[in-house]
Amino acid sequence: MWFVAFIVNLLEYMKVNMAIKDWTKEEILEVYNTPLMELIYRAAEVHKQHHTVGEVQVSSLLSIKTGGCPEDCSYCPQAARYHTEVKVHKLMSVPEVDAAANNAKAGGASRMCLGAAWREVRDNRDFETVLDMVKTINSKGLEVCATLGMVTEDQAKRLAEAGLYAYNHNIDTSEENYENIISTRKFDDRLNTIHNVRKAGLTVCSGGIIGMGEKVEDRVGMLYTLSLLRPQPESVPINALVAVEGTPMEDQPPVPIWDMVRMIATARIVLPRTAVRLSAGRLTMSMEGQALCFMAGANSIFAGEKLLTTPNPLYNQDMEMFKILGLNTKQPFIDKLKKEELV
Ligand code: SAM
Ligand code: DTB
Ligand code: SF4
Repeated sequence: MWFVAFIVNLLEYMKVNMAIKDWTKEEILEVYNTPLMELIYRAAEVHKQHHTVGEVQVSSLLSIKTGGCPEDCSYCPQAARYHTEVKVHKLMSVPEVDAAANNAKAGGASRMCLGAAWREVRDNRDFETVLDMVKTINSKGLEVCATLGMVTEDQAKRLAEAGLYAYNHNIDTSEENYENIISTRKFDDRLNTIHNVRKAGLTVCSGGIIGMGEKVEDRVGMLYTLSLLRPQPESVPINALVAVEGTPMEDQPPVPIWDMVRMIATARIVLPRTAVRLSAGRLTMSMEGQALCFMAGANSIFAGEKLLTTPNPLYNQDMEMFKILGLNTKQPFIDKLKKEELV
């Protein structure tokens, strides 16, 4: 029996990974620069081939440890060295997170993502508390995701054993642009954590931000790196920079909606099976703009009035948008169940 399961899994792995094209940067740039309407149609075709049209994953985001971070990510209001209005808050307690998870579930979320303003996870009491948070949320039938900074393979395994479903670790921009945005760690440190997460059997969520003054080539370079990961990440969040006062990015102009649509469509084409998340920045987008993003292949959002520290559309407004656009919330663990059915 185990042998049959092994062969079925192997065939599935080969089917998924060998069918994925190895994109070059030039090819991705060509996709990105396709005339917009043609690009949207093409992305929508790919979307229909690999996903259920109208099904959107809804994640709730909770900052379990806020501010005071030693890193210098120039977009981030939680870096201790910038003078923003974010107040430092020590790690939340398990009962506080439990209550937030109940609210998220009652509100219809299928995934809960826990964020900590840490450079990396340390093997201390706080980590034990996070493991308890993961167990608690998992027992409610919600997918649990965490974004805690760099992790070792052993820490990723302990998170997986506690019931973590996904780990978010963004590469944020292209390899070439990385040192212009963050100096306290290297692009390779990010890739290393992503590999550790994979080795632990967790699903990978990794994406980045547009609107930080990067060139089109950097947007393409970021998608290029993500597209070459094998397996490709299960989720890719595309964030529009939320320019926060006090950060070095405070004066960046808002991202034009057309850039967001282009970025989402290109991500959809080069990452055909991935959940592409229309992530930070939705507060200033019109419903029509977001509709174009869904049309171009976005099939995941963060819902709830707050992202980590900045505002997000109200949950009821999003549900109104879902009604108007004919979108439905994706149930938790669907992808896992589909995989298990194959065995
Ligand atoms: N400290 C951990 C880390 O950096 O991996 C986890 C939390 S960190 C805030 C998670 C991600 O949020 C970052 O990688 C970045 O992509 C995104 N982010 C942070 N500030 C942002 C902003 N102002 N606008 C858009 N995205 C932002
Ligand atoms: C991701 O890609 N975006 C989310 C989540 N992963 C952790 C965070 C967005 C943060 C936006 C700024 C803030 O609210 O602090
Ligand atoms: Fe710290 Fe993460 Fe913010 Fe960077 S993005 S300053 S690592 S909380």
